[in-house]
Parts: sequence; C-alpha cells; structure tokens
Amino acid sequence: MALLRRTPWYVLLAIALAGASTANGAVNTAVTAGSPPVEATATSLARTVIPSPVSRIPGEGTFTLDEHSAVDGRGAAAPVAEYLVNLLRPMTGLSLPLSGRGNIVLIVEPGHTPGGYDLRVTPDQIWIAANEASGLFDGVQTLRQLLPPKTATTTRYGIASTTITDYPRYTYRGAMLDVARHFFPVSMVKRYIDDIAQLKMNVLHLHLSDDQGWRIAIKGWPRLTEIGGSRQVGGGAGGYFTQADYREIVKYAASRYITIVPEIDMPGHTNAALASYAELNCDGRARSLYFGMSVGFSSLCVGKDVTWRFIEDVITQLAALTPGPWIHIGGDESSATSLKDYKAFINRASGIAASAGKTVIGWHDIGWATDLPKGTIGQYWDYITPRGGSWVLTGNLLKNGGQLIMSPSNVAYLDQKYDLSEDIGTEWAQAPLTIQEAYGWDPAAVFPDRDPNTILGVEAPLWTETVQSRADIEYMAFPRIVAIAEVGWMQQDARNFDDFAARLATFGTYLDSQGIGFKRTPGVPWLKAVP
Ligand code: IFG
Repeated sequence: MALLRRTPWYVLLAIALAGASTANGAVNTAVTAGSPPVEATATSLARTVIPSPVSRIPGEGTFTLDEHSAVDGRGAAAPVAEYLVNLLRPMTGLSLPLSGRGNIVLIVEPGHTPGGYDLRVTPDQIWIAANEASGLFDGVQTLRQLLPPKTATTTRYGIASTTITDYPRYTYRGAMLDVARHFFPVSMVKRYIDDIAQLKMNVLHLHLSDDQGWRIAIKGWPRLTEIGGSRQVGGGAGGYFTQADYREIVKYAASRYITIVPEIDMPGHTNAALASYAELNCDGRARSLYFGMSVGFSSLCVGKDVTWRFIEDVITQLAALTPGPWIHIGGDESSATSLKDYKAFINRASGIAASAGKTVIGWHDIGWATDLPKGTIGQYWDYITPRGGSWVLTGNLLKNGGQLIMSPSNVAYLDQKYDLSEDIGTEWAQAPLTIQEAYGWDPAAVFPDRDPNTILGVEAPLWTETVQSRADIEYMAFPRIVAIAEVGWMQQDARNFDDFAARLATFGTYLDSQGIGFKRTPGVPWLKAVP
C-alpha cells in the first residue's frame, strides 16, 4: 500500500482517532497535540457525485494526490489529460505534470459502455478509460467531484478507492442560451459552456435570432447585425457574434466535448431581420426595432423570392460554420403567418437545411409541416401533460422517422420564476418552478404509450427576456439545470429527489468555489457558503 509507506504513523493514528466524518463523508485529519506538524490531508471517504454514476463500488484504502502525482494521457486521451491538469492545478495547487509514468492514467480504448466511461481509484493509481475522448471527459468530471475541497494548508488530497462504471440514459443532454433577447459576449458563452460541462451536458443550443435581436453576422446581409443586432430587450445596446466569434465558441465548446446547435428562429420571431431589410416584409416597409417582450407578431414574407435568397444565405453560412450534425430552424409561435404559408415555409426551409448537410431540429410546432426531411427532430416545449395539438404534432414528427428533444416548459424552462416575489423570470408556464418540479419528471412518461427510443434527450432552455447578466444567467440556471442534467444522465428508476437533494447540497460547495451565484432553493439541505 503505497499510501501507508508514505504516510507517517502519527498521521494514520490521527486519521484513526479522528473517525468523525463531516456531512459529506470527508474525514478531516485533526493533527493531535504533540505530534510534529504535518501537511493536512483532506481525505474523502464518500464524496458525492452529480449526476450519480450507474455503479460505484468502494474499495480499500486511499489514493493520495500530491506533488508526486502526474497525469499520463497519450494519443486520443491527450487533449483530456491536458484539460485535467489545467483543471486540477488551480483546484489543488499541485504541479501535476503530464508524464508517461503518471499515476493518473487516462485511456481511450474499445471495450467500454458506448457513451460512458470506467473509473478506478486504488491507493496506487487513478485510471479512467472510455471508448471515446468524450466519455473520458465525463470521467474527469466525476473525478473532480471526488476531490476533497482545498483548504489553506492542504497539499495532499486523499481520494477513497472506488470502482465506477457509468454511462448516460440519453445521448443528447443540452442547455439553451437565448442570446437574442439580451446579448452575451463570447466570454460569457464560454463560461456557460464550462458551467454545463461539469454536469456532463454535451450540447449548447444558441438561440441566435428573434424579434429583439439578430446575433450572427451573415455575409451579404450586413444590416442584420448593424441594425438587427444593435439593441435588445429594454432598448439597451445589443451586440452580435462575428463569424470569427462563432467559430471561437464552437472551438471552445468542442474542447469540452460540447456540440453547438445554432438556431435561426423563423418564420416568426423575425422582427430584427424585418427591421434590417424592408424587402423581407410583404409590404416592403422595414419594421421598427422592438424592445418589448411580446411574441407572435412577426413573420417573414413566405411568397417573396428575396426571402428565400436570404434563407439560403443564412442557412448555408451557418451550416458551414457548424461542425455539429444539427441546425435549428425554430418554427414556434408563428401566429402572424397563415397556416398554409407556415407549412410551405417549414417544408422549404427544412429542405434547405437538410441540403446543407444538417439534421433539422425545430420546436415541435413544425409537426404541422407535411414534407419534412426524414428524421427531422422536434424540440418539445408544451407541458409534461401534453395538450391536444402536441400529440398530433409530435406524432407527425415520429411518423416521419424523427425523435423528440424534451424541454417541457413547466419543468425545464429555466427562465420561470423561482419565487413570485422576485422580479427576475417569467411565469407563463410554471411559476414558481421549484427544484423538486425540475427534477420530478420522466421524459419517457410525457407520451407514455410511445417507444422510449423516440426520445433523443433533454434540454434546459434559458430565455433571457428578464436575464441581463452572467449573475442572472447562473442564478436562474443553478440549481434547476443540475436537476435537468441528472434527468438526462441517470436511469429513471435510479433517481429520487431526497438522494439528489443530499448530493446537491455538496454540489453547492463546488458552485460556491467557482463563484457561481446559485439560488439556495427550499427543500435542499444546503451547506453554508464557503467564505
Ligand atoms: N415562448 C417562446 C420563447 C420565449 C419563452 C419565454 C418558445 C419555444 C416563451 N417560444 O418557448 O421565445 O419567449 O419563456
């Protein structure tokens, strides 16, 4: 037992004497009076993990992460090894070099559960292996949660021996950030990418256009951003991504094994474009910029050729900038478009997106269309108890060989208020939306009589009509996005709220340590904020 050899007898005695464990199972070694001063070792016996792994078997002994530790990750594992050392160095203060003889070994090899990873901690080694680098990355997110928190004197970290086998329920585990109602710069999007990566989420859907803002530069259509990107809800200065900015976001997301899904919402939710180019309006008159929060009043002019030149350019350029398999064409709340025109529009726009080599996603309203590319995906946003039309619309999509991404607005919409007394948030779907409600649903039970494989995964949208800053984003997202992440990762029968709440309390300390200002919602035994 390497640890025994390296740990002086009086520290082991202190550990044995200490015995008492703190709320989250960390046994803190109290240095007994009289023994020579030693470096404090924080030893975690059963630190909790979110999402909770499929299988976790405790082992004998403890691995000590210290100045002798190094990370060995070569070939396909190398980028994850690089990420791991960059993550753990500031967390631990250790130098943690990359070395072929490291005792923290990351391997990409066949033989593991698809989409999952295997992680083993013994006194001599930490070993993480997966079929793909993305699985290894998820294993690293688990490892970071096994690490006891750093204190002023901690120079060595004890991680209890364990064997973990883990894999996700759904392959699509996403978050959506609406950068149209309020604009957020690249740096904030990158931070949100890191926020969700620790939850093993693997998709970020960016809502790039709406009535209040057009946020992505399109060559040949400069006024979309010059005018359409100039303002935002409330009338303040807006902003937009250049194509270089968008590429930077895509690249950063890919380094966290997160796929970007770009959304251009149409034919409705298009006032920003209609204010930028008069010719896109059926009456040839440019609309005024809009700073309010209403929906359903705008529509592209479906019958005009210029509209289709516009859509061709937008979709073609966005598809070329997006390495991921999906492009989102919106399709929600097109009340200002006749049903006949709406069907024709969605049929044609989805065909253009498919021709650009992408699988099309749209809000499930696109189930009205009668000629969608095979396999078009619907993002479901009605309630967890579907109302009439939703059965038909989603049924049409499934008949067309499509699947559903589940974002039921009364459990997964992160912009819903936590508390009616708070200004931030909206309340049309479910307010207050509690952590219990965000957790207590089963994506496969929304349409109970259907094949569970018709569900591609889950996604937590954050609409930003009332969300104006990084602090607002993280307050509304956390902790309810953690609930959605666990809904997307864990098997349904393995989940229960009380167990989740206990683990969430510990997770709150990670959020504190990252400066994520989350809502300490009722019903969770939150630990006191870390000073
Ligand atoms: N519904 C609208 C969003 C946004 C939302 C706010 C969808 C698909 C209400 N459409 O949700 O644009 O305004 O909660």
